[in-house]
Amino acid sequence: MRHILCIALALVCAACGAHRGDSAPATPAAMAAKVLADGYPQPVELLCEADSAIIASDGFRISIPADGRATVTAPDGRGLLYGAYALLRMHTAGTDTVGADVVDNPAYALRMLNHWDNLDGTVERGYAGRSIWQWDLLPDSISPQIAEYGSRCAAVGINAAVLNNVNASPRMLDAAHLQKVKAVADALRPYGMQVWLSVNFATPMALDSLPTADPLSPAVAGWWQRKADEIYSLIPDFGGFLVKANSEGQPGPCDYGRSHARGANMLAEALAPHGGKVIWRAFVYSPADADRAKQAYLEFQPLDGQFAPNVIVQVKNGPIDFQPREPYSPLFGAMPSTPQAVEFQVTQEYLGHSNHLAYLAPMWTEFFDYVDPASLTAVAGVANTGDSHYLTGTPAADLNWYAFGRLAWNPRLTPAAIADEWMDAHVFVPGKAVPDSVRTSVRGMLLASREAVVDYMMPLGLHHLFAFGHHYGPEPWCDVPGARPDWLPRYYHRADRVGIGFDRSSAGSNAVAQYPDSLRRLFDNVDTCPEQFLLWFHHVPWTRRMHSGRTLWQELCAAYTRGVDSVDGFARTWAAARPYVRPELYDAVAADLRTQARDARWWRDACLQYFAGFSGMPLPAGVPEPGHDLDSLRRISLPITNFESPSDSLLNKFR
Ligand code: GCW
Repeated sequence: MRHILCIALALVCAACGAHRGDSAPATPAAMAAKVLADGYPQPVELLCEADSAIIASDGFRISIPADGRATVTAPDGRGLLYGAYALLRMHTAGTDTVGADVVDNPAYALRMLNHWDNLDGTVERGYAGRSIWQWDLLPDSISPQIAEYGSRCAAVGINAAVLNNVNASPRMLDAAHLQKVKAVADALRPYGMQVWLSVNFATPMALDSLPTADPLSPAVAGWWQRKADEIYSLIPDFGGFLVKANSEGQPGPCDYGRSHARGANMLAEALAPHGGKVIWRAFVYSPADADRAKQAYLEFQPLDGQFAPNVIVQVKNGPIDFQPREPYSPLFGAMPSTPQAVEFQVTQEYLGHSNHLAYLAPMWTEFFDYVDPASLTAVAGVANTGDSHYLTGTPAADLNWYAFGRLAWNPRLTPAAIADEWMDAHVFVPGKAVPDSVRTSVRGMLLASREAVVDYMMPLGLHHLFAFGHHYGPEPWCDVPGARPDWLPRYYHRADRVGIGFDRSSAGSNAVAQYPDSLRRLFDNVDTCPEQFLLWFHHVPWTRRMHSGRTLWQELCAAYTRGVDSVDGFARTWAAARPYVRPELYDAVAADLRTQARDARWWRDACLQYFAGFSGMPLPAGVPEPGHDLDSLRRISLPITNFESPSDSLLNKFR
């Protein structure tokens, strides 16, 4: 049966939940009607009906027949909502013309943000203020930012949010907090969003004094079943649990000699009657193996086939931890009988927090160049939101939220196409003609920005040269007495008189063996290993000739210098674009670029001077003399927590 939902809010139909009225829309279909009424210049027909081309849930069709009246068709309200936003995008791009007939099905049913929000309002690795959930106000009062958040997620097709940190407080599941979660779920439902929670595996012990959290204990399993029943009685469309277990001090099934699969399956059984799922993270690195990059594979690959059908194993894109560049994690493709999700990090923990311009779509599409999107079940991104202005602290960080959502919908979109959409909608002054040269140079700046960060922080496969704790500035020399070796930069760069880099070849840790044969051979051979991963996989002599003809030392110096030069170039590009850019956005990005230029020099001077102590070689011609000597750089210690990005004044005071 065909249900005409709305023509410019004129008709009413219950089938997909549309309604007319002045109150806030209560369903995705009603939201679709409102989005179009507010943002589209013509009446639009919303049709709730099956269409054989709409093969995935949330998919939609947009057609504009000869009479010029656009129709959005979808089998359900969420599809209408995503179709409504797609029509707005087409309008901005000028492609909503007669004859248009677009069918768009999402690649994944689950496109989720993972919030690392704590109950005290802080956000782990969050650089955009405090938690937007405003836990203290809930459940009686809902921050208006939640609606803003919901609409920005819906605009790019994000349909699920894990509300709290994977380092989860057991209190998340107490009765009072579940009321707060219900309030957020109710507020996000009209935006098509499903709410999930991170859970602490030992919650039954902490909340109800059970003597154990052993997944094989019937009392423990019963506790989780009752908790799942309680949650679903409040939130019937609750998504499920995200779990960080036996990682960085979190409790888990291994505490009782049980496998990750046993732990995940016990929770999965509790959720299954309600249609819920468990997402179990593979971010583990016990000190058992000499190479942290091998850990997740060693622990999880043998468990392939042992997880319940409603468990998804979520793997970070790279084998270590969201570095500016990592090869993909070899766990992808190595568990063919287990649904897998990729975890990207939208928040810039390791890419200059919200101070640096770093458009991350090129990093994520680089991952998809290696990992077939079709092999994944879901895509997750660690959110970069908070209660600050723009919800992301800085407008440029909004681009990464936007790009994440668009790629989770369609991983084959190009970073350039996504940047264009975002620039048209958010960067340029509406209605003003923008010269092609300006558009091209701003796009070019965005596309080059992540590579610039790689260059001035960790080129050629270097990784984890960060300061201990806050991961903002450089500390390749960092030494913390008693710290785990794999928390210290020297473990990763291994610089010595001979060379630099981590030997993960077959002659070293043999991490290369975890990759499929063709890649194993490519990475294993120092002559064929892509130079962007060279020092990830090999310990390379300072004097080795690179493809450019330079020695490794010269190449390293050239990369750090190029990174600084790129940021200086961004500032020039941005200044030239000023007449066409929205003023508030202009000022914010210009300020970020000034900070970034100083930080890039800090990285270059610190790393090159420190590594020169090993190479014993002078800086090649063309590399500027450092602005600060190594001793003074070594003394820099930023007093920031895991919850904040350093302000300009703080940076200027301490460096
Ligand atoms: O990236 C690292 C972060 C931790 C984080 C952890 C994880 C939530 O430094 O802050 O903890 O990974 O992903 O679990």
